[in-house]
Amino acid sequence: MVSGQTVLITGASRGIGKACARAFAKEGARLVLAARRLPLLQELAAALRADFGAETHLLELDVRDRGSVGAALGSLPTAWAAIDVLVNNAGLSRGLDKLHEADPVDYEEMIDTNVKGLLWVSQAVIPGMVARDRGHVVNIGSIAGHQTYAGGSVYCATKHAVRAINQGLRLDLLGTRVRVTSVDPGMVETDFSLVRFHGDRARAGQVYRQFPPLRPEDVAEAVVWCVTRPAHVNVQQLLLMPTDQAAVYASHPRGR
Ligand code: NDP
Ligand code: 8X3
Repeated sequence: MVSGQTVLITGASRGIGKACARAFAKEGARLVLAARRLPLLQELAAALRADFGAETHLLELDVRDRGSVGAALGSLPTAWAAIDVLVNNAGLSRGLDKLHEADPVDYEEMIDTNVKGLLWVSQAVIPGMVARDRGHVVNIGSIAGHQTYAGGSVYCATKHAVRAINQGLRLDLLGTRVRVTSVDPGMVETDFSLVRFHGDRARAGQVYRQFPPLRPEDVAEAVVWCVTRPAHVNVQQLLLMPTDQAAVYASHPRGR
């Protein structure tokens, strides 16, 4: 049951995070929605209110900025301060270049967002969960946390790190009633490739023409499913792939 619970979703302005916001709102949750693009969050909040009567609290937040994350999450209004569910979703890839040819700025952005950003948010939220002895952390990992591919070494390293953090956190929280889950999708059609290719829409579009990818809603349903298991059940890791993708390198070129 997530009805009436407070769910914080990072990277809620687009893609998987936005779909999670809709899926949790549909279940009656109250939502703290965080991302850098406030106008997109405002648009989403209006839609969630209209469609589901959902209450939202919006945070214009860059998860890379440790100080801002601490300040924003440390000064939530009392009615929003007790986070029941944290969905660590904010993340991105930059470039698909060989390690020795890639722009180090891209490395930094991926590591700062996908690894350090997830840590800053987790550190701000989890102590409250431990103090209340309840809560659920869902980390959005990736098939890239299980395998690597050419040009993806740093992105894959960040998602391997998310998997390690998920496993370590689960051990650290053993003995509390705080649950920890990693939801690790294969290819999902979002702005992910547009961001990876620095706004090259034609190149990004090619990625999703090979076979029917997952939809953000598929991932959101899986997240909600994990969170709504009975309290004694912890889904530690869920690997969710398109039917036509068996591994990063093994897909069936069915077309769309
Ligand atoms: P999108 O580009 O559609 O969405 C990414 C979201 O992350 C946006 O809402 C963006 O918001 C937010 N974000 C990015 N950087 C920051 C930041 N510094 N601070 C706060 N928010 C940030 O991509 P997806 O929905 O696909 O990606 C979501 C997650 O899913 C990522 O962790 C990604 O690695 C993972 N994933 C994606 C897969 C895919 O194939 N698409 C597969 C497996 C995992 P804003 O720009 O407004 O800040
Ligand atoms: C995104 C999936 O395969 O592009 O995490 O790395 S992949």
